[in-house]
Amino acid sequence: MASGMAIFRGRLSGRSPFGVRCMSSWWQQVEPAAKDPILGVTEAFLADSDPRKVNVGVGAYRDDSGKPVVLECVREAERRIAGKQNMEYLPMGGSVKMVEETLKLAYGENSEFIKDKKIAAVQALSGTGACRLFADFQKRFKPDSQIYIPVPTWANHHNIWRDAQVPQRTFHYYLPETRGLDFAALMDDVKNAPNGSFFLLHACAHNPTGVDPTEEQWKEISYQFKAKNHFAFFDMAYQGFASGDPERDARAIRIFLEDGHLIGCAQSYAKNMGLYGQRVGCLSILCEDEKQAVAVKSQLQQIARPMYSNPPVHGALIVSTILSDPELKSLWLKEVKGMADRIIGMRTTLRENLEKLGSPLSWEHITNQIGMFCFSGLTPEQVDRLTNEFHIYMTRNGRISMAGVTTGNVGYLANAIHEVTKSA
Ligand code: CBA
Repeated sequence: MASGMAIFRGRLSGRSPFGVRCMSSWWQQVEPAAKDPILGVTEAFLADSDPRKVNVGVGAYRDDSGKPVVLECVREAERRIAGKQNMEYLPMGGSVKMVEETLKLAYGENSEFIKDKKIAAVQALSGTGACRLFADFQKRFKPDSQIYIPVPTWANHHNIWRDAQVPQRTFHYYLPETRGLDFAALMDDVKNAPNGSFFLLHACAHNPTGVDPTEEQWKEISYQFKAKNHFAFFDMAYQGFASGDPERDARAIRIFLEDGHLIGCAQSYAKNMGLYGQRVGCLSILCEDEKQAVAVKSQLQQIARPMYSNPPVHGALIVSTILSDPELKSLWLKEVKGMADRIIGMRTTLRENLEKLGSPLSWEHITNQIGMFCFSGLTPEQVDRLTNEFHIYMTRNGRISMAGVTTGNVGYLANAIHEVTKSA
């Protein structure tokens, strides 16, 4: 018995029983993961104690004094629901009321597709969760398919489809020389992709470039998609942030609907309702008929069930309270416009500041681009200098979150950009 125990101890640690020197773990070889290119910027910003520091990394709206904003419509909705909400589970597909209201924003208030119940839709864990649910659905029901992703795109798109094990292809989108859309190359890629390919499209306010196709260009893209029988999956994380009007920002989707496409769509309330941490969003897939929509929805729920079972309730209740009340909805629309307008104003001020400093470079693109981001054209080395010398934090691809630019920091930011670019 005693010698058996000694052998057992020996195997365990080579020294004392159950402790002091531990057995090596199976995860001992695990290396630290690479920092997330966007959320890692926030971590670095928070660790910096310099009072001049500026965070224009993550796309999170700030008011003109740099503070996070809770919309007044959200505050009012919270007052209305306070104390009345139970804490029961939502169904696997989430809040039916929230989903219904959300579909109206993407497909139109009086959409025949909604009336005819042709849309399979579930509440999702914000825009990221909606994309991921779709990617898993794509893998499950079209296992040999690929996804075409624009260059560049939101970095997390690559992670999402990678983790869903869907192979990725890319298509041309941005032309650095013009700081605009590479429309000809985009169309070529659409034409050259195998018939029936899946494409990821940013519905509006493209991240990170701030460059969207014009209405005419969307029509051509839609036409070509029809000719090639491609499937369009729209990621609409910024509805309202491009023009200030959610209805106008849904134009690309509406063009595809008018042309008879069956589409997929990811929606998020992180930005346009400021519900970042509430994780409220929606995934929808337009189907041929109600029967198909019921089947697709049941499959989406089946994917959700072993992942998170059902989505969180509070944010969904805030959204449905706002959107189902005409007064609160119009307050929301006013507030979305207010956020978009502040950003547009900051674009003008940043550009003017750079021009006043005598920058030899053109900064026209700052005001031409739309949405939350400015794709500045700064190189990774210039971004590193901004961070190291000026405590300005942004992603290394030169993306500036205009939502973090304020009257108080715009001069400092312009000056720093001028300093790192004047000899370029
Ligand atoms: N799609 C796109 C195109 C996005 O830019 C973002 C957010 C999302 C997901 C989906 P959520 O899951 O919160 O609804 O958003 N992108 C960021 O604003 C940031 O929130 C960004 O700074 O790029 C992020 O998660 O990276």
